[in-house]
Amino acid sequence: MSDGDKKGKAPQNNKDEDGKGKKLPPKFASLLLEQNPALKQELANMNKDEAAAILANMDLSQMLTGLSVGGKNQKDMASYKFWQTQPVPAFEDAANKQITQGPIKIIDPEKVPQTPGALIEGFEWCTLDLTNDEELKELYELLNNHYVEDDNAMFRFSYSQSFLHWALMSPGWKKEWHVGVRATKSRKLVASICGVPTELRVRGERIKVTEINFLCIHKKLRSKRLTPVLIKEITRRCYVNGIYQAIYTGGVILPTPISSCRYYHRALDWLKLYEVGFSPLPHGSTKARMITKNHLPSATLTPGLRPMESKDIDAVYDLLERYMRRFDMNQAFTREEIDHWLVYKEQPGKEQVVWSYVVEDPETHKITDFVSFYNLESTVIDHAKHESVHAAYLYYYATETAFSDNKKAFKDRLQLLLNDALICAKKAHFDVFNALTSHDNPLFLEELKFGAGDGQLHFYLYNYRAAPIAGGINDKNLPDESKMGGVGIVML
Ligand code: MYA
Repeated sequence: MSDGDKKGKAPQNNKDEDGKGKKLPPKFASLLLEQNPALKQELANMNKDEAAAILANMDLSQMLTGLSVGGKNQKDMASYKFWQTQPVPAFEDAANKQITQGPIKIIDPEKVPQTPGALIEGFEWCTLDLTNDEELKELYELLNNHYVEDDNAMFRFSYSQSFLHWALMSPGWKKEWHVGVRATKSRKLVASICGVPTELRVRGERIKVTEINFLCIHKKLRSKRLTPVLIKEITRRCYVNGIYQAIYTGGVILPTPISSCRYYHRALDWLKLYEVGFSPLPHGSTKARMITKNHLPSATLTPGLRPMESKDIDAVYDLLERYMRRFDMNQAFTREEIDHWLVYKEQPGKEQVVWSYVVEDPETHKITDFVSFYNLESTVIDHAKHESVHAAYLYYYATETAFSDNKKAFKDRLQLLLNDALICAKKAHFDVFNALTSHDNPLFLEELKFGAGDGQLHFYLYNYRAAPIAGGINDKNLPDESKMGGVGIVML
């Protein structure tokens, strides 16, 4: 299944020591390519000789872990002209067994410049006022036309205005962290980078961070080294506010992911996904069989499942907090954040962004489980029949069964809960349900018929060093229960 969605491909994960350095016999190469769709696609875009030369020079570990061949990998840190100047770990550091966790650079607030750096001629900095519907619309339009696309330019993220409002005005948000670049003459918004404040726990250490997102440059201004200028400016604005660390994700490999997860996709409307080119028809199957395979019951199955309401905030906060602490890297939510991120507040004319459900024990009335997902459409570029794919993304969830010693009961409960989330998403007319290999997701992905995507999501920390964190996948890039317990954060 093609990713068609989140931030690119090019996975980077644990090295397969056995395969390191060994060249591949050609007959295995084609077999392994089937297991590594991202690489297959990358080679397909090259001419035959170039692809053959690259294949011949790849070692087994690169193939198995799906490392990108597109010029950059962890072997050529020196080619990251900008990133090598930043307080981020070098690729070699990830292999160091004795990492001392903590900030890389201590920032002296006195030395932080009080004004922005220079921009290319004809452009100027702006701070977006997203409480103003006109400016929110400008950001929406920039992203809608120029944000993340899949490698074949078939799909592009389409974050709705309600989504941007929700994602960028969370508790403690700062207007200064909604950075834009305008063309001086036309006033047109041509680039953005945004952040919101939150707190992370990394192996028990609490860190105040900015979550960076929505880095976007107009297609006509690409490859002009504007990205480093945008990153330096938002960094300056964070430093000015006393925040010295950040978290961000992306599909591209930069120095150096703290973790990498893989995307999985559960078809809810298989035929539509097939028609838009998102899902292939597997060899030897038929459309009718695929539709039957992906069929879901019309009613949910967990007794006591109902939409989350404001009155559930304390119970969800308590459950989620205990649940999240089980992961090496997780978000330390406040009660206010639970309210903001999880409780849907209906507003006339605004589309729903988040769907949250709780399970209330019919006898004790205790909240025993909770599950949520958010709504992120993708535009289908130049398609005669379909304009967009409605994708639900798994958001936070938690269950009391995680704290029992009964692993099977935990797994069964998660499968029941997540199957109900699929049913709810189907009822809400979503076409596909996406999830990463983060959290406890390897306990249900394959059982609930999620298919492997060709997208990988890398997690990065800025100005913070920590030992690598498991992303729920093994060396074959497949979900693995023994690799869980690492990533406990969802980035939008
Ligand atoms: S991820 C989503 C990123 N956005 C898109 O993919 C949208 C579509 N693409 C574009 O708009 C452009 O292609 C972008 C690059 C803007 C991506 N993250 O300007 P350039 C490096 C970080 O000539 P362009 C998200 O939003 C690249 O390696 N760096 O390139 C999270 C090279 O550096 P180096 C990236 O293609 C963002 C340099 O930029 C990325 O015209 C987190 C080239 O610049 C990327 N996704 O534009 C940002 N892509 O020479 C970091 C390329 O070293 C935040 N590059 O290889 C860091 C924390 C800051 C706050 C700190 C507070 C304490």
